[in-house]
Amino acid sequence: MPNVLSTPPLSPLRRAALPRLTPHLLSDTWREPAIGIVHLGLGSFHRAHQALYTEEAMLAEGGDWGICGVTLQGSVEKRDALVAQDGLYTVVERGPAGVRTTVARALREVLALPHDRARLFALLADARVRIVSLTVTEKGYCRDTRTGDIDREHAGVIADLAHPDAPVTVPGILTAALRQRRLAGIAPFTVMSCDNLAHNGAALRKVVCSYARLRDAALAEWIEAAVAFPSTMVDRIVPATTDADRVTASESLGLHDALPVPCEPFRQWVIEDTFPSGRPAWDRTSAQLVDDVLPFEIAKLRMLNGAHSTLAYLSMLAGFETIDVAIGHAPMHAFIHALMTHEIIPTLQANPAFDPHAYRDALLTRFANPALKHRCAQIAMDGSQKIPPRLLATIDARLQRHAPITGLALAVGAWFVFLRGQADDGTRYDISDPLAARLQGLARQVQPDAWAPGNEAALVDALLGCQDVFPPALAARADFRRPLIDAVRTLQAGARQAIANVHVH
Ligand code: CS2
Repeated sequence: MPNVLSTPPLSPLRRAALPRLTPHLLSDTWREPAIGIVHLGLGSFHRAHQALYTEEAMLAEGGDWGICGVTLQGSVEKRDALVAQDGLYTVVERGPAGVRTTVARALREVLALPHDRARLFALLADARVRIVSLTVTEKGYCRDTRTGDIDREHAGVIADLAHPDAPVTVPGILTAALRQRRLAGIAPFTVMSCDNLAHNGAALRKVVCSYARLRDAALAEWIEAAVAFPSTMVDRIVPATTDADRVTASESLGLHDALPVPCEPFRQWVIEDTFPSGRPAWDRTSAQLVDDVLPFEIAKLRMLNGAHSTLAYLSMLAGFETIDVAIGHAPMHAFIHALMTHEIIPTLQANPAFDPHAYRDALLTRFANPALKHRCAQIAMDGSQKIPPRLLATIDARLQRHAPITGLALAVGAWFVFLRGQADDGTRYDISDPLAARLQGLARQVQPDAWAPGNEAALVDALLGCQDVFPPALAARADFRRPLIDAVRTLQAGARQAIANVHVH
């Protein structure tokens, strides 16, 4: 890999260089906006998705909708690197037809918690900030998944209740900020979830209100009545940044970019249009502003994310490193195609404006994008948070109509076997999941080895006991347990064989 800092050294990407970057800009008419949006969870996804739509909206209609991005994990390095580039970075779109590089400009300020808490709360109390948006991943919601209320045993929640003015969790931050605005008589900001959860706006409202209720019942009532929590469906495949992306961005710009974001060309954003304090002109971009996001969210979660997680766990066992390699394996392609066609699509609401078979075909093509190199290990993270909305909801819908779940059970079974921490060829890998220790503890109670042949039923029963993942009513169903045991048993012969032999109809 050539070192982009080798001779001659490239100067860093800075706002002063923008006039020279015209070929990489969405438009050269640009007025630097004041901050109107605070975004919590400054990962790559936000930078390749909402930040671009927001820039396009400002190009179309103006408005002070500059973004202040906040990293919640105390990543001072990332903050400092972005600040050193004046908030600029390259979006590196990688498609089968080639690469396109765009320098994104909407990010105006970057903060890292807990270090910049005072500045964050000053902004959140400023009436010019009218939207707080979030990409904090499923676990950032601190929900008790059984009820959807705040998880009172969560270490961060316990800390926030003890020190409500120095919050570390998302519900704690939003509640403290909304309380400030209420006391100061400033209209609340709109809170917009952009995470992969069904009913993400309603889910966020519920968890924030239940947290606020623990602090102050009147405040909780006010939040419930006065704050809008629109739902959104976000979609763009954004892998982790690699050195190859840094080389591509820096060579294309002729300037050094330490933090480019790679992504696929495709993107979609469906937004529930409930913004009482105003919003950028996202309707002047390709984003869709609608009354009801739910059908879009469900289709995307079950089809795209459900297939992604299925591909990820089977591939971790089978030894396929990236999604394009996995879907390029003919039996895997046939299995995912059948899973979507026969088990997932029939659970989606019929809608004349949506062709699920065309959607399926488009997804299979997107997965096959050879330029993205989307690592299965990245998607395999946080299974305990992802499995319920992506796979269990579909399973539930199937079982209610007594329909078979062979393929879906193979997906969940692959996750169970994945928790062994070892691929079929013996290669070890790490498991990154907030419930990893709990799940492995449950499995370890199966003697002598939960993953040994013959222990399939015991392993399934042990893991189904994790109520944070499996609602007890679902876990108790024989028509769920039996196919799961069968799936784990077939996986004993290796994932590749299980995929080749599975019959989904
Ligand atoms: C992926 C998603 O990492 C994952 O779990 O399934 O990030 C997926 O790439 C996006 O939701 C696509 O919009």
